[in-house]
Amino acid sequence: MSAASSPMLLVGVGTAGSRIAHGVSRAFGGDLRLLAVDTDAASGQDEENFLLIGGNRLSGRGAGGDVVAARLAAEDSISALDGKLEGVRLAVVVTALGGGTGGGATIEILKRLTDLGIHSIVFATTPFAFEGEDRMRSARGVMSMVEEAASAAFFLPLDKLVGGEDNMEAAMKRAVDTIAGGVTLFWRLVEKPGYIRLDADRIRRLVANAGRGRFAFVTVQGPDRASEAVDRLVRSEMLAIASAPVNAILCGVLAGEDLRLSELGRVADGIREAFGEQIPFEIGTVNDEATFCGRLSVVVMLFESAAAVETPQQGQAGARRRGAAKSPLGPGQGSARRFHKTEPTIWHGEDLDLPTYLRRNINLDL
Ligand SMILES: Nc1nc2c(ncn2[C@@H]2O[C@H](COP(=O)(O)OP(=O)(O)O)[C@@H](O)[C@H]2O)c(=O)[nH]1
Ligand SMILES: [Mg+2]
Repeated sequence: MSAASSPMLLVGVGTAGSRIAHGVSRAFGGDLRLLAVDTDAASGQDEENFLLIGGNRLSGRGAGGDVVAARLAAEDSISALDGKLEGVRLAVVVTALGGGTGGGATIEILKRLTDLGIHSIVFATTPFAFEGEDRMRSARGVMSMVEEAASAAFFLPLDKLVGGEDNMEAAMKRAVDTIAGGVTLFWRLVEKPGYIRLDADRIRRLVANAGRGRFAFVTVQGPDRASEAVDRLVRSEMLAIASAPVNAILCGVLAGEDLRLSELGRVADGIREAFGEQIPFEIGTVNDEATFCGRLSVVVMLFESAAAVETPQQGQAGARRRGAAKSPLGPGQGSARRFHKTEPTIWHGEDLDLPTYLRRNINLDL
């Protein structure tokens, strides 16, 4: 299938988000349907795969850290976005919170995707501590909105993702490469399945109402690579960032022709043992000798919402009814309660931890 007609679209939002998306495209090395969306004209590497938003408002010079300006810019340009979404059924959105565009425009884009019945998986970085409290506050201010607007959201703290000592430029570059590597593994898992298939439809059903999740991946070599992969994942800080218990697990095992059944078993058993043996577990493989040749990569996604486990019939409606249906806490309370252990996110006088439909008293047809 050519990239242009793929039902899966990679969307990079903001300057860093666009950079990450291009990194994924390079790492994937093949046809990958991509769209970079930014308020800054400098992010446009090629016209066909770029959408400049808020041109009238911001003159292509970026949002200057203003989340609200970026949201308005995205709203202005929503019909241009529609033009880029033909045939798309699953969007993977990469973005970096802490600036203006990544934080603001992402929310509007996600809402539009949902309105069109397109499921969305978001990978959003949160800033390094060295970037300062303002950027961290800006990121925290939008996280719950991003979570609410997406089908599934993975927040990746840059400090935990790439660790400390680098200078800023090196750290940023490493972060781009690392995230691009992880998203590429996920992309391969869906687009190039091996013995065990995890195709876009199954993924879509799994993420339909998944809410917040945790994401980690490792690549290892050597005779004990399966055990080592499990060990490293179980100890991974990225999988330790919990906001709620795990309710479903998705695991991808990517390797060359030398992938043994016993290795698959070791990975599956190890991950289930560590994160929950009683909860739904999906595994998929990719067998690609040219790419992996001797290496073994394992991707783990832990979903924290009970709604992550959807039946096929529920999948279609899921994109439009997120947050409302199938809450373990009863209708209308799921998202609000998810944050009960955290400080409330008050932004412009609104408690953003409450879903929009509760804040605005909108009645849902439950
Ligand atoms: N991974 C990565 N993150 C970056 C890079 N540049 C900036 N960031 C992060 O992205 C956040 C948003 O910055 P930026 O993309 O410039 O803002 P935006 O264009 O307004 O969305 C920053 O707070 C950083 O945490 C980069 O080159 N790589
Ligand atoms: Mg920018």
